[in-house]
Amino acid sequence: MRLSRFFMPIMKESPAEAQIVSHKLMLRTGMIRQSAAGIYTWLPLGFRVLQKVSQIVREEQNRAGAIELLMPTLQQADLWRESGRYDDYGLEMLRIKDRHERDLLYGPTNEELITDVFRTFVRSYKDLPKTLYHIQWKFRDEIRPRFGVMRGREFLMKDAYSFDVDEAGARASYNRMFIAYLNTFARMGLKAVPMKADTGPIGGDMSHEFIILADTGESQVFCDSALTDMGAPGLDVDFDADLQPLVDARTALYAATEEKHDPAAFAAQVPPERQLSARGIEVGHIFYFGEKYSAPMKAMITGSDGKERPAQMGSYGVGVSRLLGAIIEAHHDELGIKWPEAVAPFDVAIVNLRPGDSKVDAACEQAYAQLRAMGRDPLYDDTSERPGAKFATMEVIGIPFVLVIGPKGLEAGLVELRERATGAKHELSLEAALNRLAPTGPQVAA
Ligand code: 5CA
Repeated sequence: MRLSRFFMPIMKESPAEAQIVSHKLMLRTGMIRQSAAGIYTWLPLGFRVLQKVSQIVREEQNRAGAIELLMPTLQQADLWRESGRYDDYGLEMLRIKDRHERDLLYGPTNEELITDVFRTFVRSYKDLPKTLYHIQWKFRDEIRPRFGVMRGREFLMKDAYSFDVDEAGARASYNRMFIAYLNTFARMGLKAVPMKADTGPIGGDMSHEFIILADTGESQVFCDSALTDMGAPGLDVDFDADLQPLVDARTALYAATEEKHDPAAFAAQVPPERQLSARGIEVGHIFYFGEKYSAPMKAMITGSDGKERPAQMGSYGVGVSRLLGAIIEAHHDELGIKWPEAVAPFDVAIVNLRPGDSKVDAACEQAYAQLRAMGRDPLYDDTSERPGAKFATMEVIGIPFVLVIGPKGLEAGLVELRERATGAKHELSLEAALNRLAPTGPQVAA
């Protein structure tokens, strides 16, 4: 992308209405614009990150064997009457009437809709297990939308739903999502700690929240600090194998959200120096709720014994839009955002220090073409801003690598490669700089 043709409305001042750094930086860098309370337009820069985050979520869902589909945002109230949640859900549900006076709602989650799809097409144990997911907008009429995309009213969620014949199968499905989540967050440069959690309006008796520790988090959490040093399982995990040992290794140590916290157990199980009490951001939440929806909605499966029983279900959410806020909270400094490479809106920038100088222009064009050919996603600053302003822009929007090309350097055969994460600057030939920028595959090193 050439900056002269892009749409990136950066603000000079930090917006006063934002209380936390991620919200400030998202507004300031022109990633989002509030359209109504808790409802945002995703401007091009923000939309690019949203797509990259979505794609990582998608790839890790697919790797774990989940299958993508797309359900609508608007749902019929009748389905929710079948499960009993139409009345239970309360004021957070946005209720709508169509021209025929039929009750609709903007989906806050999709258990009912997916159960309806499932019961229409699947009857036999031979078709199971199945985990279906989509990445779709949700609406919850939150009483206090705040902190930008962290607690929106309209927000993007990945929600997956598993269907199994029995509890053992359902647990295996739960474990696959558990492991996939750790890899998903690690690929984005986040360390997520799974914690025992309350199930709220989704229901069920087994549930984990995936928490990113951050002072600005909305939840109070308690855990053994050893959990924060545990790496992700890795992208070579065999999802057909028994994942219980990997899950057990991560659930053996104490970790609970405030609602599930047991101070006596915490004191007894965790050595004092490892007792971590902190704030956290919930980026994912998984549930096993068995027959809660399949029984009332009659999503029945015929087992190998010929008997019919309700499918065993679980659901698995990732706060895709919230993740952008969480990543910024974890990766920023006084100059702005420091995007991890995998989710950066552009993974490398080219700064032309002297537009109009034919040698500099030619070198920049060459770098731009080569970076694109090697699979990079470069932003080329071809504008006539002064160099200081150009650097400040690349810093605040958090581009991981900046290739600086100017007349003086070129005379000596050199360009400068800046790394946003470390602040390091390297002088080297254009060819060597481009070699260094050869892309690597997906990585989970957190
Ligand atoms: N049906 C289940 C799982 S698919 C469900 O809805 N779970 S949830 O309520 O926990 O939401 C899943 C994830 O969406 C949460 O972990 C959180 O990361 C994100 N989320 C929930 N509410 C909001 C909100 N108001 N703004 C932004 N993200 C949210």
